[in-house]
Amino acid sequence: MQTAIPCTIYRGGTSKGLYFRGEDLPADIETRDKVLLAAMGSPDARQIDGMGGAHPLTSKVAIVTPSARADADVDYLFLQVFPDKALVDPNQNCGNILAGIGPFAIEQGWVEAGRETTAVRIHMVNTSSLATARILTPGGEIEFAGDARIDGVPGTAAPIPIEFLDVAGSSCGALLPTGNARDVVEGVELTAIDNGMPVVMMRASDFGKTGYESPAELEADVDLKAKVEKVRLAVGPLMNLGDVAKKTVPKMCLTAKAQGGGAISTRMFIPHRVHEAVGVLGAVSAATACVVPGSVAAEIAGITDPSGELNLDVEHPTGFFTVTLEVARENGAPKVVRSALLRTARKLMKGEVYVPRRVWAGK
Ligand code: NQM
Repeated sequence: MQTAIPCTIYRGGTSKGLYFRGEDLPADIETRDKVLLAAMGSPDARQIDGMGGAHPLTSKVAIVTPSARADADVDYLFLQVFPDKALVDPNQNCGNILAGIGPFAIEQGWVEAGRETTAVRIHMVNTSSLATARILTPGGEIEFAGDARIDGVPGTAAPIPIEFLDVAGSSCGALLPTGNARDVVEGVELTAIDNGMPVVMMRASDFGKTGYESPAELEADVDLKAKVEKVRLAVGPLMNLGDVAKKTVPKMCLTAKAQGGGAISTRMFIPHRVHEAVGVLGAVSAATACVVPGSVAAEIAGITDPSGELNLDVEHPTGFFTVTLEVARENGAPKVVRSALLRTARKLMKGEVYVPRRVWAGK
């Protein structure tokens, strides 16, 4: 006997996940997490007995409910389901899965579609912050097809511009959680930053790397991975994240000079696999680091006096990710007051996902 749970699968940006209505899942968190592990087929590196794609980027869950807040239409809770461990982590947000939230909310009838576009105001529960996504809805219907191209996804799709206003320090309490633009941790000079995602910017050369290696090459280097993880475990508590051994933050970013005319080149450990591209809020944090005077990233990017609206291309293994930053001045120092970017999403499947009755008997 199995329990059937309504579920929609979207590609959101360069990730893919299961999208649920909150009302369709158990309210009890322990049972909910068991249900999600069963739905994904975790723990199992291949996730063969579930919907997960055997990689963190395809083992993601969104739980969406209408919002009680005046400034939001829906609440979006993101959960990272570990493929190979019985762990469901609520400690990070995900800006790629965020790209599917607008279409999902409109489909549920929670947001009325406009005749051309529909703005969906999303409260991101993990970080208590807000995003606005604009969905193309010609004639009141969601349009998934279009000309927008994002690196890391083949072909083109309808553009989904997303804007963030209040993400600085949303996980760590401050943009620069250690209070410094630069620290030395485990002998490595780094910049710890949180503009929507806790990220640690480090020089690839300090790890004996060029910073232009492929994810597979970096993942094959066992010593490198151990060194990066050692720094992560030490810097996590300094970023107000506590013990990060079982958390997917902070993300560890090896950086180098841009090769293709962008601001900086990145290889992002998320944290135990290397991203094939770069996370959305991960890219916002990386771009923001480039405009923080004295940071490791600003030194590499060579940005000295940022102000106004800047389009920064964050280079990654499969192309680049453009982040628009609006930089104001606060007491003479640059301050990012708004960030914006482009994603696409596509509905892939709508139906029911089945979990064994012994995991949950249903409502
Ligand atoms: O940083 C991967 C992804 C992400 C997260 C990760 C993301 C973000 O690409 O906002 O999108 O860093 O775990 O989906």
